[in-house]
Amino acid sequence: PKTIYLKDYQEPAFWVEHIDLTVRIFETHTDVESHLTLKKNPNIASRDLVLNGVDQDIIELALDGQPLTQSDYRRDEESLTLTCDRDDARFSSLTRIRPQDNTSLEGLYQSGSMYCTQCEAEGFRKITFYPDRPDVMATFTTRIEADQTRFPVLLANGNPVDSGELDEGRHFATWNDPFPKPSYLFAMVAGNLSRKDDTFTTRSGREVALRIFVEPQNAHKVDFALESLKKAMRWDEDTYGREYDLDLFMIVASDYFNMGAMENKGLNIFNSAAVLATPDTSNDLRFERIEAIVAHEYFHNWSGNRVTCRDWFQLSLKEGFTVFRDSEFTADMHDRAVKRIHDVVDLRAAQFPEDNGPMAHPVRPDSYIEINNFYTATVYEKGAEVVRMIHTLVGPELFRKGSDLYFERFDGQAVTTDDFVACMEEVSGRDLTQFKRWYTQAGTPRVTVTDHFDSDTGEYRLTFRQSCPPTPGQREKDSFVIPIKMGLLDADGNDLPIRTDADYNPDTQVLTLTDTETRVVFSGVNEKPIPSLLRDFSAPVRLQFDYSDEQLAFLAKNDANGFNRWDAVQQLYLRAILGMSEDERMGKNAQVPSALLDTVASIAGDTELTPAIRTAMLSLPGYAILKDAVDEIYMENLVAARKAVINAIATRYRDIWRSLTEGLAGRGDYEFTAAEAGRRSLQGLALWYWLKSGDQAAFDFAADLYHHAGNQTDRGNALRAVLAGEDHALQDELLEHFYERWQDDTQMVEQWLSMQSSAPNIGAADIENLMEHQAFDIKNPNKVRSVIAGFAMNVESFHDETGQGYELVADMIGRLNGINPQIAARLVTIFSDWKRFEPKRRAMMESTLKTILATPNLSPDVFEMTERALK
Ligand code: HT7
Ligand code: ZN
Repeated sequence: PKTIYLKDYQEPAFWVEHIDLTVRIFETHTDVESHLTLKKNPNIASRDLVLNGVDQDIIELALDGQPLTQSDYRRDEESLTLTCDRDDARFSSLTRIRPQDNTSLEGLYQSGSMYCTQCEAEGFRKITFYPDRPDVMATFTTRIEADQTRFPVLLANGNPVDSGELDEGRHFATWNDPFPKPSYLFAMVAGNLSRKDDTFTTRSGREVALRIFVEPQNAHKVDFALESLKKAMRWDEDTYGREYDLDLFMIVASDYFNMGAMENKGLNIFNSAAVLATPDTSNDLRFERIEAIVAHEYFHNWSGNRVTCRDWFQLSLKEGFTVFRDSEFTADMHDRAVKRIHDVVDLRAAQFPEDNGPMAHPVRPDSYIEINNFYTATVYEKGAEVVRMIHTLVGPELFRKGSDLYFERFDGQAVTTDDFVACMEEVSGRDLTQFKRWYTQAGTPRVTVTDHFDSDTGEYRLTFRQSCPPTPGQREKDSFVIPIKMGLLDADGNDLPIRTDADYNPDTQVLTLTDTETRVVFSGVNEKPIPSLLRDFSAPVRLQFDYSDEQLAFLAKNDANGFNRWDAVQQLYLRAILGMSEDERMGKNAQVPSALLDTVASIAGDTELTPAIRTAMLSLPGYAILKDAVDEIYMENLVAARKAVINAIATRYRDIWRSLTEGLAGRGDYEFTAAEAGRRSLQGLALWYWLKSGDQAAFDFAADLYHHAGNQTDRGNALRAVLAGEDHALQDELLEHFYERWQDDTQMVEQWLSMQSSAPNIGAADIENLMEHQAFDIKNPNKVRSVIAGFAMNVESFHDETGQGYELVADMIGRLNGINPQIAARLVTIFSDWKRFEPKRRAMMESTLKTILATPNLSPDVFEMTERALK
């Protein structure tokens, strides 16, 4: 496979001004006729017209009406190249494709009874011959022809301009999108879909029609997404001054989908799981996720569609910025501190390990084989953190000015992350040259902080040292610009006034580090304070300060910053689990520290804290974070230590968990509000601990809650708690009941599968049984994610000492390689921390990766990920 480098970027020799596309859907095949209006790019001397195209049978090609024969062009697996002597030309093609056999779910494919497309990143080349690269922006006219009974609804980007009947029971619809766009934003849908309508009036008074299309059995599940969409539209006007541009905005739900959703211009296509919701079938987390994804895709209309990426190395330009935007949206809609905590948990669980292993790459990568492999936590989540730091450094007003400038200056263009940063520099007058290392250097910086107090002079000194470990292809790193939001706590837990000559902004409480070592002197300090550092997680770094357990417990109780209170408890858990794990390994008697247990009791009983914050503070770090925190992973010891901490918390505070569970019972109808979701989450966690204490009354309570729950959050909490316990008869009874009741509801069946694959004590054999179940379908990514990815993330089971978990997942990767390489390649990442395990598992995981690499006909997707993992 060929590696593509950022340094080789060149504009194309020809632009496309307009494309006229006709897609004729037949029972056995689909014919695609396309006419491109081409314009020579004067900046490029070459006259090569390069058109990408794969998996298409050519019927006819023509240039300016003249048929082309094979000797007129060069063809390789991915493209066709011909010489075009004219500056203005028209290229035409008629090709044949077979969407019903397209299991890759890229290009045009069949999803249940409908046909739909997914073109990002390079799927358009599976539909027609085209310069399938994001810097080629054209207006599109799309005509779809299909059988009227089977496909009564025909959709494409933009506005409907024509429709009518054809012979033999067929009909057509023509759509025109007036906004020039890259091919990755093309979309079309043909199906028998039901539709729900609404409207949104923009702040300038334009009425926009909103439509959600779903398969008829899901018609009752769209209201929440519609409401979310309207909230997102209003928020983008209020916060960024961005109005929607077309008169129509459509969302379509598809059951077969590789990711969450896709921001195609005017026609977003969603994974059904990311759009369909009712209280009875979706839990609170799902509601929040749907609201965030609907908003994310909508926000792309400006950050991605109107202003797009010059090349795929710039992916974070649209994704990092849009994740930042959707995260702020959720913070504004719900609870800011809780949202920040959830985002940081995700970052630490997914992005930090990525940055700490063979898959590490910069936010703006330098090279790739398969761009689908770069839709990563680094490009998305770390990219969002980078934008957040710019926001922190320049402040909200200048950030808004910078984004206004960016949208105005680059509207209708394909640009780079440098262009984005340049706008922020221009409006703020701040030089962000050094800051841009966040885009080009991989790895998570470490910031080690030490302190010194001089009571004679009243000076308190903090010394910050930053370093960044080597990552693949990057041995040495230059220092980063690191904004550290901070405070100093006195003995009563109050913030001291800060006096310092350092680069500290009193309005934002942000200290900015630029050097490898920075000494900061605070004057007028009468007693040694406790520093509260990296408040709100102001930079994606690993900060280390040598707190005692008592100091962490003090911060957990007193810090004015909600995020740091949570983080102090997390450090206590982490320290306890890692310490006990090490003790176990050394054959020592492991004890749960009393500072931790006392802190847990005080949080559980602290009614000044919202239930949602209490849930976050009472939740232990997961294995992804624990594994990432040690040099060498000893699974048995980590598992034993984590279980011991849970057990101690559960048994010692059994009465607290019981009274919390009972006291937090819901009253009235389900409401998706931050307060209600918080209450349900704390009740769910309390029930889980209560059940872990082994109290029979907890099992009875859970069974009762399961049967009488009026919503899926409570029902799911009850079932998950039961699955975490030891009453196997009750587990079987409830699982059977669940399937019987909900087998016709796809979203519920997906939850049924994933609750089992992520339950404790599930083994590889159970997973094999689950894959034999009629509910499983290897061609459906949601089912694969529910069963296989769920199991692979179920650390206790996946890393079972026999290695059967590894074999099972490797076998699935081999099978998926030929069906859906994108999904197969994602599964490979599960093995990427193999080198950090103790020798036995390390050897098993390495040999599993080698087996995968030896798979015949390995796709470039899986090849790239496996090769990188093995390095
Ligand atoms: N921009 C989209 C990314 C994407 C994708 C979506 C669905 C299926 C395959 C895909 N490949 C890339 C989604 C987003 O970030 O908004
Ligand atoms: Zn996105």
